[in-house]
Amino acid sequence: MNIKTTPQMKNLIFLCLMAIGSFSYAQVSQTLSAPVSELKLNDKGEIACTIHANDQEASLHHSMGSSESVLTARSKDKITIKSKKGPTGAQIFVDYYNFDPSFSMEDFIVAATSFQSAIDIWASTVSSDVPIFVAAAFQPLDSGVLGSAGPTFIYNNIEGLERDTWYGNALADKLTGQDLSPEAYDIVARFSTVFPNWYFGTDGNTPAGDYDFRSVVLHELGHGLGFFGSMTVDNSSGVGSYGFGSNLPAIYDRLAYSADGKSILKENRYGNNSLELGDLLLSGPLTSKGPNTKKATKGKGAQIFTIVDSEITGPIAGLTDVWLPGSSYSHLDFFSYVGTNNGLMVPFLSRGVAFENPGPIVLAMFDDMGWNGKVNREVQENNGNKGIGDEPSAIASKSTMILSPNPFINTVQLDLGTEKRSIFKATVLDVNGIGSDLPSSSIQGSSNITIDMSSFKTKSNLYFLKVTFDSGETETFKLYRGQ
Ligand SMILES: [Ca+2]
Ligand SMILES: [Zn+2]
Repeated sequence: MNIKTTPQMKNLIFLCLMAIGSFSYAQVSQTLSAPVSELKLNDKGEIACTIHANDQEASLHHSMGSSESVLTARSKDKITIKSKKGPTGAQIFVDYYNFDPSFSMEDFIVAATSFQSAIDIWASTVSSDVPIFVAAAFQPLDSGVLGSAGPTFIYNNIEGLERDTWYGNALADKLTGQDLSPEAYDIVARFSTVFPNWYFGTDGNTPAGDYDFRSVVLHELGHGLGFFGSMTVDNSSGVGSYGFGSNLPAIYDRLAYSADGKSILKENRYGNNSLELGDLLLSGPLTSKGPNTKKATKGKGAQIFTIVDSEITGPIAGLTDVWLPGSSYSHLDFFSYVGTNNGLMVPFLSRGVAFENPGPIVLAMFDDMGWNGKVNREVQENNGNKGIGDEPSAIASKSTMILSPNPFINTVQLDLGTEKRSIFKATVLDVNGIGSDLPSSSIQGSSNITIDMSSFKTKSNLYFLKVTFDSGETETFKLYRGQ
């Protein structure tokens, strides 16, 4: 997984999505050029998932926002408890796009329905008060590529997060209680419309020759919701590193332990950019050992996939005992879990195999990363990594403005809270960046302002309301039009 921090990259992404300026949290966020995990068929006829891509991939990935949306579907409102894991569930909004003129509306709806079924499963198993926004695009991809997905941003050091730790945006939103990137989707997923072996049914009766689409989506959404870490090994030098180019680990990394039970972040044993860390990562499965995961595994911990071990498969050139960028580490161990009900997040999926839920181990790991309940205190007290020096955490200031309702029907209320400002203008954009300034007559009031959006209608149900104040400052809100 590569992360790009250059402003150019950020511009590229947002020019495609829409031209909106001013990010309050720029100092603590990075644009992921692509934790876009990619799906390909491997030699054994399995779908291999790798969480990485190059910059070109990323721009392709994001430029889809500039095409026209032909269908927008909204997920069910607040899904009620299906599992003990989600006391309240989460609201997940999905925009479905069909960018393939030869992919018929009928096929598109079948595929979107299958996708939505995977969304509904996650919506009932994770819990968040902040809605999660997902883009699902169906498009022709190169013959070897079946799809990709991933979070669009990562964040650290915002109140509510473990200090000095990276989080994907959906989880960061949940833990901080706010939409940190209101101008962007939290997860972008795209799937091939030209791959002939998808099974779009949701009954689990996947034919032996086909791949279960819903299971693949479930897996990909798992990465998008935070099942990824930053550990990597350079196969030529053997050096292991973490931090996406920074010195801060991801929350997933903080839960990872060596076979002999030591945090893999222990600076005095391993250290960032060291051969010791590389050796550890290439030595075989690591374990994820948050308290919930320990409970779910009778103390053993979840086995994290690192390498295809030649002691199990015999030596295979280029595959065994080497770091497999993307496949290694951000998956559960293949040999431990393939063929079990915890097999969803292993890196390879065979034909005819279906999953209808993430399985208890993945859900326990999600609990430990903060998806359900509080951020793990045990982790918070882990002093194995202090990040960059001992600087006090940068805490982003929280706007006191509240926009409601969301979803809205025709009008929204903007409560300026303690902010003493007046609105100069309000601009509405859709996901394609098509927009206009609202007439001043549709902005009424002073500290609690009513904004009438009824004059603005496009095919998209997702809007971005950019408010410019007299001071020149801007604030952007993401809004969903209700049915
Ligand atoms: Ca968000
Ligand atoms: Zn994967």
